[in-house]
Amino acid sequence: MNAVSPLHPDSREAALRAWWMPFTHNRYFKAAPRLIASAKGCYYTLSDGRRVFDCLSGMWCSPLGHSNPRVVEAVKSQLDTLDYAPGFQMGHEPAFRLATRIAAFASRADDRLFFVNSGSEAVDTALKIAVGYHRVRGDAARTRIIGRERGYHGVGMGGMSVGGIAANRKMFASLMIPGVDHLPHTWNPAQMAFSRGQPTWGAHLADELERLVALHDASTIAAVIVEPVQGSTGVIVPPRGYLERLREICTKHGILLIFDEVITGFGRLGTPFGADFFGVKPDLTTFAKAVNNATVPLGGVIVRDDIYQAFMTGPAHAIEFFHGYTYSAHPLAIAAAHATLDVLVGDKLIARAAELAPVLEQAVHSLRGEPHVTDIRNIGLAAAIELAPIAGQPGMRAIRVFEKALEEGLLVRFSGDILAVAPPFVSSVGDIESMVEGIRRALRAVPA
Ligand code: PXG
Repeated sequence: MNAVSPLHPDSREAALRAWWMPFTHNRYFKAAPRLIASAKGCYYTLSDGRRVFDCLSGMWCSPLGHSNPRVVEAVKSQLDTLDYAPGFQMGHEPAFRLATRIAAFASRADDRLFFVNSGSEAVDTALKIAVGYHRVRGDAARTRIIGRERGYHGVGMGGMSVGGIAANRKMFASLMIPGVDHLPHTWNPAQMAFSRGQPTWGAHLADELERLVALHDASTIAAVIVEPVQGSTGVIVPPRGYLERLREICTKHGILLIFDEVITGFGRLGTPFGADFFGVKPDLTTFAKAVNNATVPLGGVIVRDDIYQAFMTGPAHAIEFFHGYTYSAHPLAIAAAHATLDVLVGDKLIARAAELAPVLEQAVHSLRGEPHVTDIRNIGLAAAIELAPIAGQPGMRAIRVFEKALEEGLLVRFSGDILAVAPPFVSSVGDIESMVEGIRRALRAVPA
């Protein structure tokens, strides 16, 4: 152990001082740090030696479990061949092959792929493509973007602006991009508490888009961006017919529909994308996370071919889209994605996620009636358990359950007073059932 150890109370403060941790209660954490030392399959090993089940597949990003040997091997061997390649004015073959492969995987073989390094970058890229598309077609007044309350689209200026989480927005009001409006979210406990899968109430909430079109005029609106299932704010499942209705209204008014599939992409709902699950086709799709099991940062945007084509004007030697990142299509990330797709497809893991979905649904809904539980929602291999807050201390109930769950050997995710689980696709039925039993014990262990 180092002289300065985060685990030793005498030196903890110095050891933990420098890293300002993301989306973390830094002071609370640094008083009682939780450190991960290693991971294999569905389990993390903490630095005190405890093994914990990875209930959220990392942060929704590791469906294969950790350190899948084929992914590890692919990245190692890529490192020996080509560690980095510039992506501007140069290319490397595996990136082209991956673009073709992902388009086919999304059943959109004609579409184009733009590679980035995170969900946030994917969202900001998609917004630029949407606004740029209308401009290159001579429809330059179409600049507005419509997001949704409780939407999470990352932390870039664009994603934050179209997102609908007050805590992420209030400190940065001056940095919001102009011309954004929001649809209402669709969660209504009086109408849909304890729904299994898609609630039957709420399709009419999509008609709010007509109201925003009437308010701003369609000629000013570039795009609507929604997560097919709102992940970060607690698995808010779209009511039946809702996404279909959004699609109809967008098509009617020439508005692009962007699905942010950073969480739902690559199998989480038991289909390749959320679009496949719901049978609704967006114009642009963002992805990240599970595309390469989060082994190396990678994200991207799937773009309808005619949107790409609209940019292909002007002299052929001129850059058509002034956008990109130093690490776009990083060779290590691309290699990890090829191997991830090999495993997802070869081992039929998306079908496996679909098979496990009813197991998770059955198990998680058995928590109805347990202490603190006010709602349970699920879709695909994802679920959320909403808890009654402790009066005057929002978020504290979930922290308490999180801590008890950790004692039970479970790493669950909490956000506000909502617990979320989305286990790896390689989980066994027993893993899922014991995860839920552990959560039950944790709920019971937290005082009223
Ligand atoms: N869009 C969506 C739909 C997301 O869920 C992002 C964009 C941003 O991705 P990056 O890669 O920039 O973080 C996300 C990220 C959670 C959790 O626990 C969710 C996310 C990230 C971290 C934690 O729900 N979603």
